[in-house]
Amino acid sequence: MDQPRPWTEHTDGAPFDLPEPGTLVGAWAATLSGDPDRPLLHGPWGGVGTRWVGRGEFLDHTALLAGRLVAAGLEAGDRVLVSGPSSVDLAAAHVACLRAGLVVVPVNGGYREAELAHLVRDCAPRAALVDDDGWVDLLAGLAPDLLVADTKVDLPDGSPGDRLDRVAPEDPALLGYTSGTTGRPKGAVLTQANLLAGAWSVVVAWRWTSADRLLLCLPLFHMHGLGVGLHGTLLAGGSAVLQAGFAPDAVFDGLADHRCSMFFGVPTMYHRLADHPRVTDLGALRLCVAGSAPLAADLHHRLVVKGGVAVLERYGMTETVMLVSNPFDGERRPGAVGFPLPGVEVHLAEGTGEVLVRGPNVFTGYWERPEATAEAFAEDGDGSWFRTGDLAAVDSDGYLSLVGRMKELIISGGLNVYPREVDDVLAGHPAVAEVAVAGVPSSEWGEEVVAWVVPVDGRECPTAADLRSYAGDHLASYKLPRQVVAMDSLPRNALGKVVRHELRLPGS
Ligand code: MCA
Ligand code: AMP
Repeated sequence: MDQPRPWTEHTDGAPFDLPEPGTLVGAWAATLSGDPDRPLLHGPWGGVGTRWVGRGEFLDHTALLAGRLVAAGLEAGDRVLVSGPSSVDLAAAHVACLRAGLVVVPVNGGYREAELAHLVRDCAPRAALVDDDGWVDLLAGLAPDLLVADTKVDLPDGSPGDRLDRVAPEDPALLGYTSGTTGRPKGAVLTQANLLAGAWSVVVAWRWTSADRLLLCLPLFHMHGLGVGLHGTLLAGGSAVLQAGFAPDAVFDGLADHRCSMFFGVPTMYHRLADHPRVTDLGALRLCVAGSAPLAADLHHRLVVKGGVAVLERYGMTETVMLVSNPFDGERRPGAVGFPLPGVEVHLAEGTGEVLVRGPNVFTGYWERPEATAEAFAEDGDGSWFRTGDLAAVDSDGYLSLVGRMKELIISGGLNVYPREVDDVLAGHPAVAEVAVAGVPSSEWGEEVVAWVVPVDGRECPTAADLRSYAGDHLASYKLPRQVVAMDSLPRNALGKVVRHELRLPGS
């Protein structure tokens, strides 16, 4: 697509060159090896409290953990589940796996047994480094041979030998579970080079430097917190304050106490921060970034007026890390996501306007899913492009706006909910004859999960509380419906498929 690219101006005309060597871990080692006492990450550390960990200490510690993982018999390419509330230990466990050539599988600690069992079956991990309550027993039940430890990796010491930071750019580094445009969660395989390109593009575009300090309260089990927040910090050689969970007072305290320069969040976080008496503190930061879901134009305006901050909105995906961003300099246009990031090519499909992308950031395929991988890429014009399932338009100034989705997806508070996964669980409720869920607009959550239910003859329609309590054992709680609409029948097309976009709240 012939869109202007503001980034070359941002980098004084320099071409988009990835740092050498072309691996994330190699680039980190190069950046972080100087100035060992410089603060790197702040957060819970070693089970003994919360403090700053310096570059040298972090590099030494992650090398030690990598040695333990190698000594435990883990081989390059083995998958390791990594999960827990944000802490320096969690970040170190993640980095140690990558340095040892292992493939990290980040997992949401809110998952229930069935959701976890699907991942375990699908990617056959060799080990799990987890801090979530009850998960040691849960995992032992699911996979008795799995090596399970907490993120402090309390295993016998060993040497990483020649495994440390020796991966190749094309080696798999991360399996990011996502449903893609259809189906059950599958693992998007991202290589070292993909992750490097994904983080580097925003370091360049957002002028992220070693002087920056990020307040990072996004979870470290999604690309936003992990692939942008953590990876970008380590690549820029900056520093980050890690907070487990989002609490507005803690955010403002953290920004002030640690003199942070940046904040990244999902729109639901900004919605809550906009009403906080200290919202003007955001205006004092060098950069606030929003993404993972649309930032409503009126929320953008509210933050300008009340907080003095023009939030920079960008667009990304698990399969591609970051794709498109509003400019750092120049207008951050409300309702638009901006321009393709350095190294990323974007093209809108003829007829549909689906966003097609390619570049060094784009994943290699879904783990052991050749068919889904083939479907995810389209030949269009001059080669193979990844199909995002998002629909977009470009305005006369070249700004890209997302205008819809082809894929069945609800995004609630920045978390993805796949309607069919929820349908399948709710259908088991004894009073439910038929059910379909869809998203409805919500000022707080962006979209909210609603269930349209045809009750079994002679039974009362279950309430939202009934369905939440029934499904709560099977699904993480952000997937549960917040409202229920009783129906005589569901809208279906000629093939009998539920037409979700015809599901409406009463009166709307
Ligand atoms: C929590 N709850 C939710 C959500 N989060 N319900 C719907 N949608 C949600 N997102 C429910 C809980 O299950 C709980 O229900 C109740 O709300 C309160 O829970 P609590 O933990 O206190 O909620 P919170 O701390 O206020 O969490 C809201 C949040 C969080 C901070 C917005 O959801 C969050 O961190 N979202 C960001 C996730 C993220 O990083 N997404 C990026 C993925 P009950 O009371 O019944 O238990 S996308 C991505 O990575 C791509 C690449 C991209 O572009 O970035
Ligand atoms: P995930 O599958 O979790 O990686 O989520 C990726 C999806 O989030 C994208 O395909 C978009 O639908 C959505 N998304 C990410 N950023 C934005 C944004 N700024 N505006 C609208 N949707 C977004």
